[in-house]
Amino acid sequence: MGYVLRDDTITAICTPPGVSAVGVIRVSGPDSVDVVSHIFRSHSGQDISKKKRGMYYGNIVEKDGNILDDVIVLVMKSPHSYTGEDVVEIHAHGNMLILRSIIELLLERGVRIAEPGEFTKRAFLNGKVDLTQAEAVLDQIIAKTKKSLALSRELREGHLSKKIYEYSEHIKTILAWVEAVIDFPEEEIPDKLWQQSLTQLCEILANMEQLLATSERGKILREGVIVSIAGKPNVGKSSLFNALLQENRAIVSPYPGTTRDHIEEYISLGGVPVRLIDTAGLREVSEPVEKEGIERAWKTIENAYVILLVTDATCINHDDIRLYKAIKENTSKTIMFIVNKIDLNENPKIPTLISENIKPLIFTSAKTGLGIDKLEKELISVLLGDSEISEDIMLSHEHQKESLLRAKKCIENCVQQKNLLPDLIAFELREALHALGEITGETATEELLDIIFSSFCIGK
Ligand SMILES: Nc1nc2c(ncn2[C@@H]2O[C@H](COP(=O)(O)OP(=O)(O)OP(=O)(O)O)[C@@H](O)[C@H]2O)c(=O)[nH]1
Ligand SMILES: [Mg+2]
Repeated sequence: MGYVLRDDTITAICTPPGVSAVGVIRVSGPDSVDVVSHIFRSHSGQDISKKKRGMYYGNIVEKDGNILDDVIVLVMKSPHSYTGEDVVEIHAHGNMLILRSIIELLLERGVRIAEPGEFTKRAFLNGKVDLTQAEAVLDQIIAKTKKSLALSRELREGHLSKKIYEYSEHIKTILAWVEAVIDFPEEEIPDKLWQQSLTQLCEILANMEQLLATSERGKILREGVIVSIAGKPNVGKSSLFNALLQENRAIVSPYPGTTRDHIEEYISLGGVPVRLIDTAGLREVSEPVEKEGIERAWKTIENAYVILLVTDATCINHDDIRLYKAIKENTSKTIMFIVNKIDLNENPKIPTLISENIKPLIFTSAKTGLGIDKLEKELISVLLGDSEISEDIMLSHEHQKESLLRAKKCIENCVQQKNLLPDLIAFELREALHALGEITGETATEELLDIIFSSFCIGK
């Protein structure tokens, strides 16, 4: 790794802003214990620098002797801490005024405010975790469904990196003897040995394929998707939104043009975090507020992963088809055609054009709940495919997929080598190892690390 580990002492408030029972400040670095010992007075008179780890009750005291708060201080000395450095946590009352004042005292003693993700970056640079595990920390914080949480746990426990290390070990073994052949040029690559390696490389390739096949699902489970509800006014979009949410969140009324600004809520569908958005009814208007709402509706359609195009079973017509086509022109995403208010018209006259060409076509009554479970099932199958999720290890980050694709390409180049040129084979194997190292972090560039850790929140 070519990056520099900064050895100054950093601090940040780890708990969210606002009022809470407890607020936590973390300090990490060589001076952390010393600095905190100057602003903390233990009730029992204990010196916090004595033991490797400890928990102390006492006060944070300002220079003039003024008591700022009563706190619990946790000391975790290197290497047995989150970052691998000396870490002190100050558990104070969750008042931002108190927490900021404690931070001020720390800054006065030369401590620096941590950058986003800097604690976890230090944990990575100190070898406490590899890159997949460091990234899993962020995934764990942002996970919105139990399934995305389980996915982040798998990463956190190092299951993905274990697999990547397995690939690397096999490749290193093959590379070792290819390099031996290069060192003794009079020797040719022994056919039997090459056949064995070929078999191994093909197995790795098949395994990589399987792992790559999980990347779309992994990404969806980690990041979630936007599902936008669109359609003409009064067709029942807000009613459908409420039915999927199982809550009367959006205003429903018999007057067209009820929803102006879009409304959104998170739901879990098959474990996928879905940002469900109810939008303004799409029609030609001149009234400025509704017009703005309609423009916003088109924007959410553009950003959506799936669009639920809602129509009214009692008056479905070619305007709905025109809308369908207009949406299709705007996006390549899946459009689910919903025929709503089916309780009012069990056999709606659907233009043949719809029934033949438009899939999936789903019948619902947002009012009675009819067909809502079918809609949910269809949505889950659009998001995750029809097969059960059996994989316990998934690729969930785009850069992991890119690196694995590059590694796979190199192995393919080796396998397809007709002339068995040892130099070329060694080159490809080294490149594959380099690409795999980007996933675990061994060969990740400073630039990639900056991108990854800057997406963290401050204090983590
Ligand atoms: N019978 C019946 N009525 C429904 C159904 N869905 C919605 N409605 C009624 O249709 C009217 C319009 O419903 P909304 O959910 O407000 O429709 P919308 O598409 O959000 O309308 P805008 O926000 O104005 O674009 C209301 O009176 C609802 O009670 C349904 O499935 N069956
Ligand atoms: Mg509405």
